[in-house]
Amino acid sequence: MTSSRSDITTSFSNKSTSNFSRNFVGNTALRMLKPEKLFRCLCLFAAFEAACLLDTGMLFPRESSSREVKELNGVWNFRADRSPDRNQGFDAAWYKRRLAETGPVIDMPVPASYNDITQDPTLRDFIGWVWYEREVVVPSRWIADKGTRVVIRVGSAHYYSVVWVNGVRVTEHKGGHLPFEAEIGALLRKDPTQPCRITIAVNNTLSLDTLPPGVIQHMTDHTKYPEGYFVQNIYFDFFNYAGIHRPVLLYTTPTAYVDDITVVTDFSDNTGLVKYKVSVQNAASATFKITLMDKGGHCIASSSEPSGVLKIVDVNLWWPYLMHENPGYLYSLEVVLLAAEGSASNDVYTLPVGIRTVDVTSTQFLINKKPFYFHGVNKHEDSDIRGKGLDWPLMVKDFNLLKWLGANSFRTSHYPYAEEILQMCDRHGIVVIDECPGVGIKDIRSFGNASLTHHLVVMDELVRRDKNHPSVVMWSVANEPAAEMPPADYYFKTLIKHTKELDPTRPVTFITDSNYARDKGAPYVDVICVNSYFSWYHDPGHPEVIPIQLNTQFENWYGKYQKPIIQSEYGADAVPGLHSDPPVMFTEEYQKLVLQSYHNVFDQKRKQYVIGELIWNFADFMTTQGIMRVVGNKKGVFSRQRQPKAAAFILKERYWRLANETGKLPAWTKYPCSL
Ligand code: GCB
Repeated sequence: MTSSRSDITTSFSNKSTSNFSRNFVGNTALRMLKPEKLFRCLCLFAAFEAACLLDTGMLFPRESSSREVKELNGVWNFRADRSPDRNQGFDAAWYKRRLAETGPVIDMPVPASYNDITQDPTLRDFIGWVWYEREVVVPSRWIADKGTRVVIRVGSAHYYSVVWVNGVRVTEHKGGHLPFEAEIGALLRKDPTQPCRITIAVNNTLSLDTLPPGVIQHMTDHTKYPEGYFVQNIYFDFFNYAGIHRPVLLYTTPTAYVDDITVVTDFSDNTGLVKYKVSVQNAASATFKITLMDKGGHCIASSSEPSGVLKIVDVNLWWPYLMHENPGYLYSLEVVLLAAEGSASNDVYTLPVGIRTVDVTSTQFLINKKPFYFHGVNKHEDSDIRGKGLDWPLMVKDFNLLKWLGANSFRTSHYPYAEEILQMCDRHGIVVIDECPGVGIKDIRSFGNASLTHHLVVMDELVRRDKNHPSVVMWSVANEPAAEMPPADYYFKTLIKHTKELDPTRPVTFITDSNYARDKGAPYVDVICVNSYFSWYHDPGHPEVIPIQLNTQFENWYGKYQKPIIQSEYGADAVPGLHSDPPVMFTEEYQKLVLQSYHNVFDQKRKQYVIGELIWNFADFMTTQGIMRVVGNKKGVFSRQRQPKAAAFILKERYWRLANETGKLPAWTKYPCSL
């Protein structure tokens, strides 16, 4: 099938006008634009207004002349509540005293999943509340200075968390993978002689309305199971790692502070536009100094307004890796909230800003108005010992492997990854499809109101956290839900509409493995993302069916929707070191063959409407035990220890070739490079 490439473009910065946009007509940056460009910009700003629906911000904690950060990484005290109802910790108020005074404690690293830290199988598979605790020395000037806000922030904890400081409950949060925080300055000042004792209880129990969903099953047949026996059933294919997965830290701001910043960018010819909006707290009459700096630290635009448009002459756009000789260019937007007369200090926050646009046509994905082909991977936050805990060496190693592979993109399958990872993507030009934890929505009860309400909140939190990352080009609201069930229609219509209202500047999708004719969510997405495992879960051992089945898959989806398609998963398990020729399943040769057979079809279809291919998976990862898994999922092209299988070399050759064809290769063109 062929199709025209000049069809309707959906600009994700182009929706409607509003009072907000009209306020900016007087702006110098706008006055200098040609009428048609001006219209695009006005629309862009109107869309931007909708992106600010949330009340408070969740800026990544950064040090500045007005802000300090104290990381609480290291060894915490830990106890799993093994009481039958897992409620002893609350009944006996473990948070009121030192944890060691209420029972035995063990050492537990933070950040890390607790599951693989000890030799105890019951902790590995523990379900219920676990308790973390540590005492912190807070700098005395933080306490002495009443003009300092002290905030505790948890990067993520899985799944439900309650936080106490010196026995006082300061916050709770539902959901893993996303940050939460609380102001604790006033509490600490109540008794400055006390050390700051932080207690965090975390519960990994999943239910039908959590994301991801799960079900606790109680086994009551005492001829088969001991008294009180229960298991956690899940509908997703990764180990339900739990604990405090990302850094816990204290940070300060002045009382009047920069609470949130939203940027939306555009460009016209060689002029870049940064539309920004700053919101503040506790500042009755705020005055600002806003400065945009280039990489060299030179001021290139400035303003004194809380919102506006900054114009950049001879703009350096943010380009993906392998699409430009200078990918991942970031400006710095320094926001200074000037102290009111008589008040103590300014607040300073500096946000990295990449200037780029994203558009989708019926056959293409455009970044900076040029076709972008996703040649990338799906990942997991997963490794030996740490489970899902953030780990810098692993993170940097993974980026080196991505670049070695020639991958220009990944999907955050199947939950939001650490902000530190997205910051790396921004800097290195790795394009991201940002997925929420909507994985395993298989039971019809998980389409109910409670589930949908929570899912909408999770999207609020995700967009609030990640809206300013240039690397994030699309939101994924779910992975492989039961999209053929009748309630899926209303569910996805509502969810996708809400996400677009939160952020009209990016396309929205979800990842499907449903039948193209019966999928009830597909009508609402901007890009069709399909997973398929021909010759693995279907026709196992028969890779010869791949060309015909994959071709049919693409023709069916495109024929029905005329939307661009990403092959969002494909692959085969290979146990590293297992060989056979002719290839049989689970060998490195079979994995290679499956990949190559898929690639042949991609090469035909990418000339038409296929806009990307993301291998399942970057690396082997841990799963629940089961007859389908050999110590985890082995579809990685790298082992869990990040050593390449034969498939990695196939992919490397292909991705570098694709980069040559679809992008502009930098002069170095060879890995390793200095980026
Ligand atoms: C899928 C899922 C992914 C699994 C993969 C597999 O479709 O989206 O979570 O791990 O298949 O290997 O079965």
